[in-house]
Amino acid sequence: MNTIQFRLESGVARLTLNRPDKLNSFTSQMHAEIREVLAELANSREARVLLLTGAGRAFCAGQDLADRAVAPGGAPVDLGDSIEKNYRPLVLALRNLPMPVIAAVNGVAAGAGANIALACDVVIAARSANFIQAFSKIGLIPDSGGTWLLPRLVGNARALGLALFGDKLSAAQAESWGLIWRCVDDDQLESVAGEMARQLAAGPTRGFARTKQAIYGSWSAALEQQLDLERDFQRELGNSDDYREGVAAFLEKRAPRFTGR
Ligand code: T3D
Repeated sequence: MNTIQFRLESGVARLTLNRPDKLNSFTSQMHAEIREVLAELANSREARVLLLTGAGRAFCAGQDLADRAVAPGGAPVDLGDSIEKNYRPLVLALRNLPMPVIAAVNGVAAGAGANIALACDVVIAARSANFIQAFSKIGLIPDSGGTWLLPRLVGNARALGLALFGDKLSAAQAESWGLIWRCVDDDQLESVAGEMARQLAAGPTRGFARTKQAIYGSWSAALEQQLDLERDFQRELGNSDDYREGVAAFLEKRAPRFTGR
């Protein structure tokens, strides 16, 4: 892997975007390497949480604007192809991963970098980090799910303000708007994110996978459908090892030892 670092330890998969000189912006190669890792994780029996972060001072500055095939005359080649091949599968892979995904936003998250972070299940950011819907500065629309995520997370007024002006949104403001889960002091990010990851990795992974599926699915479901889904997932989870262990641990007044099965 040349553009990312990956390690898996005690159930915690850690993927670090690793092009710090270019603020970890996405190249085709980086997309390919991430795709490979996420495909392996989707079938992993060992990984129980994914922690996504960036090397150096940035989380990710979105698409590397220099990593572009340029057609004769200087026009960029079809951006729709880039979205279809790279960003769409990335957002869906993160959403569909059967384990919690934490984004530890260590610095600026701009363009697709911001929306990839926001597509993660839990977003924690360093106080000095900021989120920028940089697309309007180059004549594009928020992609990587931005036009779908932003209004749902913060409402139309804030979504449009962020998208049209493309200004920096501080991590503290993002937390107060409910765009992200937590903003922490810079020197706490590593330890808080690590502790969250360890806690989730020791949790009931199957239940977590169904929880994210149910919550994301609820945005396009009627209450009756959602109640049906909850019934079906609860029926399935009621047969899991983790449910048996959770109940036994409660009755025996001890901490549960979940296996994720
Ligand atoms: O194209 C498609 O495939 C469609 C999909 C598009 C998705 C998108 O993400 S579009 C949006 C792309 N991203 C941007 O427009 C953000 C561009 N970057 C910035 O606006 C600024 O760099 C930041 C606000 C993020 C940070 O500013 P600052 O002042 O802290 O850093 P800097 O000096 O601008 O950047 C440091 C280096 O990173 C610099 O390289 P150099 O001069 O030291 O060699 C800069 O060019 C490089 N860099 C930063 N962002 C990108 C980048 N290089 C290529 N692409 C970038 N996106």
